[in-house]
Amino acid sequence: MTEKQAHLFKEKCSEKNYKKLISLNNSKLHSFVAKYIELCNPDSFYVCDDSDEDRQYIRNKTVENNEERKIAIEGHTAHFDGYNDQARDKANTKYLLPPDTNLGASLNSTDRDSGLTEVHDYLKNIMAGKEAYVLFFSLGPTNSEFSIPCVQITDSSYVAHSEYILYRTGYEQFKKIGTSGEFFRYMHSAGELANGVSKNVDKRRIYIDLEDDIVYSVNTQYAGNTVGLKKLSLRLAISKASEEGWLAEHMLLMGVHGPGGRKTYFTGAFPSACGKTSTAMLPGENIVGDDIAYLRRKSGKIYSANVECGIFGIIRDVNPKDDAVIWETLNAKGEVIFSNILIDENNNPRWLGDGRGIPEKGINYSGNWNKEKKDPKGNEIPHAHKNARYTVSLYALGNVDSKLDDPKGAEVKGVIYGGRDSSIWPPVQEAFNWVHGVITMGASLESETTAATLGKEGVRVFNPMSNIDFVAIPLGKYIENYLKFASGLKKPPSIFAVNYFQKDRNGGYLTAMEDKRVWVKWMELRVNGDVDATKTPTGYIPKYEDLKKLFKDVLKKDYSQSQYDEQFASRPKENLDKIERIKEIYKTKVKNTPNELFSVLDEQKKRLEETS
Ligand code: SPV
Ligand code: MN
Repeated sequence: MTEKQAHLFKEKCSEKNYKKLISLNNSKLHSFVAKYIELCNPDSFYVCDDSDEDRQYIRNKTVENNEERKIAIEGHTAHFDGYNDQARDKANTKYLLPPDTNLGASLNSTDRDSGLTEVHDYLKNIMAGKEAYVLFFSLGPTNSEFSIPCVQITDSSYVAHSEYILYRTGYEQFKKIGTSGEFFRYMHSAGELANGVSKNVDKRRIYIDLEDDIVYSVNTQYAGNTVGLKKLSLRLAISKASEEGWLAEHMLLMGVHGPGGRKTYFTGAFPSACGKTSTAMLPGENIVGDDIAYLRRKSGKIYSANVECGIFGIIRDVNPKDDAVIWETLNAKGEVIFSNILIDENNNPRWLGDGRGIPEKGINYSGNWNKEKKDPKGNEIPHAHKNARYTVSLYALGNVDSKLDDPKGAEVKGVIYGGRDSSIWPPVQEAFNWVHGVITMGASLESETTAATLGKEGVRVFNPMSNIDFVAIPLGKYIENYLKFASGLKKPPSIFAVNYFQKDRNGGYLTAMEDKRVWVKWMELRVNGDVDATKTPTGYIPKYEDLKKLFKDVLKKDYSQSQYDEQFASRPKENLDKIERIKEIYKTKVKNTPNELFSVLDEQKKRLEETS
């Protein structure tokens, strides 16, 4: 540490905090902290180690700073973001690229130098009058090949609190890495606040610097834009994974129970708000993770670990019938942050689709709320946001899997891709092989947009591997990495595509929410060779008899032949149109698409034409 740094630190933090910093013998870390404490100029800063004392310090700060308020059940708090700051801001999330780099038209980027200048300009004195927090966490289990050490600077105790729930603490890990420069860095400020929410959202920026493994996030509070280890680090991790030969994915990881005590692990990629979390926590199965998984190849097998140890889940439509597992946790004592819900007269959180009707009044992001309340444009204000969320530790869930902290991860035997697709894919189908699945299911995924990102909902968009928002390398290279990842394996994981959102002519859903319990059981049986399937031009689909039995066994429901016929009807025209759309994107918008993508899609086209 330089003298100048020591002087700055001593001036801005207590002796105890200073000691925590200097016990980490890492000059890259010290320079990072010094640079941003000096630039952002908080009144003081606090350094968190892995102790319960520091965890409690942050919890207390959230209430003291009015970033969270206590609600009825012990351990529960509510946090509000500004109304136009309650989802990921894709338009202002950009890669900072040197002039000679090009990630292709599908990725949002800006010139590195001017982006850095802009964001550093915004950061200048941004923390004046506030306290900053310096925090250390680990992506993935600690002491594992999967672990990536991370340091976060933020002026938001809500962001710090969320990270404490969502990630493993990493101060001790930083001691172990010594002088190594291999870690991710995040610099966040919520900026000036008005009524507790970020005021200058027009200057909201989320800039990713792949050269330096730093993400800058300013003038925003929404966790998807601010919690460094979540989507900000997924972008850094995708770039790192590509260099090192592994995969960083927007995926759940779960153990599905089969006959005779068997458990089979699946990863599953779904765009935001398309059933990923509810699949991960299906009753009777075991959850390892619901959002971000790393996958590594080792000794001829694929292993995966959850990057997180908590859930930042969508609360809309969580009700006791469809989401028994999480409902129980959200109604029990324990640490939960509810964001962008309404607090009712009894100090309880309320949200859209909670099965309790609309409350008469309460407090939400708009302050005191009642049913008649309108926004300045005269539009009715719903009592809670569609993208309202809960933040909870996975250890609080009744069905958490024993592999959550296993440094080796879990061996993956199945990979699922799912989108919000009203008219093309059947509820479940299996790819012919790894390459077919990667190309026609993963790389061809389309999904209708949701409230998890700012912008219009219900628009069908291209979202390969459900990862388009986070892919930090040219898309063609990303697909190629995937193809290589399992090549030569004796038994690569089976690939499946699911669709929970098929609609009939009148716009009603063809399947019920709980039916996904059957689809996962069928996939488990297929991976283990326990049931036959019918070959179609786009993949293998279940036999009616197997589903009928599973519906009875799992859900105690009758499943009729006519339901099956409608759900699994072949849709050659829709599939052919989709192939043309996908080919066009890979031809015109994507750099270096592997040729295999076009040949596999053309073979599928031929099969479809022959049967239609
Ligand atoms: C998602 O939108 O995919 C999420 C929530 O999991 S966040 O990315 O944090 O906004
Ligand atoms: Mn997600």
